[in-house]
Amino acid sequence: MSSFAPTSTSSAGDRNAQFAQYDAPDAVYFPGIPAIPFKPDAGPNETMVYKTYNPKQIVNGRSMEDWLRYSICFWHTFRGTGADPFGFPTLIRPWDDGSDSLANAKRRMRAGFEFFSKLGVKYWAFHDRDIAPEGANLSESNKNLDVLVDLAEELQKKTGVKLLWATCNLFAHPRYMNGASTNPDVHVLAYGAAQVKKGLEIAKRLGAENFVFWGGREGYHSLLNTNVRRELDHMAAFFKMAVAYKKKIGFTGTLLIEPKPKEPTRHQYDYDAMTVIAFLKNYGLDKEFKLNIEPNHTTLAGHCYEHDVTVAAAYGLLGSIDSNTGSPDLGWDTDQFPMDIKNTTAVMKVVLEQGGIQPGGLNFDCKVRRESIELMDMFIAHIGAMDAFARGLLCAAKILAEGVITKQVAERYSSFDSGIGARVEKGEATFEELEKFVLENGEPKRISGRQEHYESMINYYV
Ligand code: XUL
Ligand code: CO
Repeated sequence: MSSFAPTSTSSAGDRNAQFAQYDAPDAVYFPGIPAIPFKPDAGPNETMVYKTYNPKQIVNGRSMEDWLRYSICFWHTFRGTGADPFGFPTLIRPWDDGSDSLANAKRRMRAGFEFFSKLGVKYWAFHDRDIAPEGANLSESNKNLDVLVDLAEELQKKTGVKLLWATCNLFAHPRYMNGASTNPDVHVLAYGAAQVKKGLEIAKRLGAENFVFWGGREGYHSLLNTNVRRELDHMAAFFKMAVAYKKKIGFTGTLLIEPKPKEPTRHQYDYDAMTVIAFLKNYGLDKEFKLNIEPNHTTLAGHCYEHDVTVAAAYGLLGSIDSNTGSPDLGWDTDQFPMDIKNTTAVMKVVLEQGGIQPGGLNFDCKVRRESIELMDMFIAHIGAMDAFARGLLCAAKILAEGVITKQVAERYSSFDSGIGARVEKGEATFEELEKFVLENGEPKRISGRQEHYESMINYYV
């Protein structure tokens, strides 16, 4: 989110005129790019059309649009500059003067809604500081937010685009360098609380269907200066205050925690799905929160792509998905667009099995590579990922409709369906009874796990 000066050889006057043209409410930010059509017979070179995503097509009794609930993230797509620790910004957008002005924030937002509409995506998501600049103090920051929330409300109404979720950025400002809710200084925790208070208010105003907490700095770099138990107790206290305020103001969206194992801190407390579930149960918060799973975070935790989606769903806590992917060979959070059909099939199988992801969605927490510098690349990236998930949906629907894999997995556990197995599942069996069973039945027969058989079956569908 660093600011930058556009690389241009033109004079200051030319530049002002360049940006001024985008201030008009009817300005066009992506000229020459039409609403993206559905063209199922398109060839390989046609990457500006949907080949599979056909929003109204019915799959398993529900429209594709409804199963997939796509959302565009504002931070990467409209605040990302392509800067990395080794290089300057590469993604210079013609409407963005790189300043922290309200006028620039408005231009970015108008460009955003044109982009969502041309893609035909019905949801967006943002951090408070993505949409409005931080002011000199809390009141000023809140005033800036109000200006941009007014515009967001107007543009949501005009385009029909809705807010999947809002979140607060409690990690970029230097005050949060030692954490927000887990900061050893209560003054910083208080600042975070004040920010989330406002965040919940604007989420309510904009009709957000969820509210996300990603603990960007909630973790540690060294245990030598850290009291882990106190920090986790503080984090739980913070969440309890958020629940109380949500109820007080009548915000009905789902609260979501987004697990991540590391980066920016060496160890993040919300390590993975199972860690967050244990945290929620430990502090009695599991009825108030669900999880927002980001597969790039899952693979950073050393799991396979669909692991956290599967684990969260297994406990009825899969609330939403930040549908991106990483490069496990690199080992950091690359936030790439998901293009692998096997991965999207695995995720959509879980979503179908749990009867949908609503009120969550598939939010593209993804950024184009810093080398993908054209405006068209923003579209191509999202279209490719939307088609990849649409194909995943169709593959998963076929897998479930045919039921071959489901039936074989069920058979694998059939010894628990009756007799001693059913007694174990019901919690009725005892060690003495199980010993007696073994003495009577002897050595268990060895049964193949048949992993390769399952892998071959998936290849049949994908
Ligand atoms: C960071 C990340 C965030 C959250 C929202 O890795 O995924 O963008 O999704 O704060
Ligand atoms: Co995310």
